[in-house]
Amino acid sequence: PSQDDLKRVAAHRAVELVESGMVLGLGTGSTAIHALDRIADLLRRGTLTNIVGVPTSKKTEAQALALGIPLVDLNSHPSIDLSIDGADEVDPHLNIVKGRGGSLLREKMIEGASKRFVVIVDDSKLVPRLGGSGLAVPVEIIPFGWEYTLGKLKKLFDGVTGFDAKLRMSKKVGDVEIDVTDNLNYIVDLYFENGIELDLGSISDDILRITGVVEHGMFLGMATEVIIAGKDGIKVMKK
Ligand code: DER
Repeated sequence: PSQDDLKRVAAHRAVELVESGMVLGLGTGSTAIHALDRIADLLRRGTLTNIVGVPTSKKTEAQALALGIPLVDLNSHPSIDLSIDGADEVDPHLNIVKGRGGSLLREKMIEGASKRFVVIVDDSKLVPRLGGSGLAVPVEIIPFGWEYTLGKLKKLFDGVTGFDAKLRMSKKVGDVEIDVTDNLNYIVDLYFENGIELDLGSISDDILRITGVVEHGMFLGMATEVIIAGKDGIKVMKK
């Protein structure tokens, strides 16, 4: 099966947990796309009824609108029954990294307001420790004083070998410019060559203590279960 097939398998398994009448947190990314497609399909067939979704990004809002999934927001629906979303990394303790798609802030708010948060991944996302995939741990920061904030983040990890922190840029037509999130903020990507070998909780506190930082992409102890699709089938990790 292709990686996208695996993502679809994990997504469809998660959607089996959706019951009519639920308020759903709708995730963002190439795996969550399959969950939205499946939910819309079951709504069309009448298998599911009376579902409303809270989208975790403008991208997901657009997909849900196109699919005809009724949408509400966090203000009118502060308690969410079930959120389904992908992840960039999953460690053995169900800690995850999210946000490589830039949606971490709204995802963390919505998934933090959910009674149940089911993560859907193909097995390529499994890591022995967070930051281990050599890819980024994103941090959302306000644009004001971004270089100052970047410096504070770098200082936090002074002396950690192989550490780097970079402002996320995106290539619009022609020139490269600073990437801007749905919340009009910037993202700094943290890179740890050998993964984060320090205590995740204290790293989280240290990052959030920097005034210009809004939130980071380590979702510690938030997932209630992780559905992992591999070529040998599906595994479910529960908290
Ligand atoms: O950017 C995000 O937070 C996405 O949800 C990411 O964590 C997973 O995206 P993927 O399913 O496309 O890998």
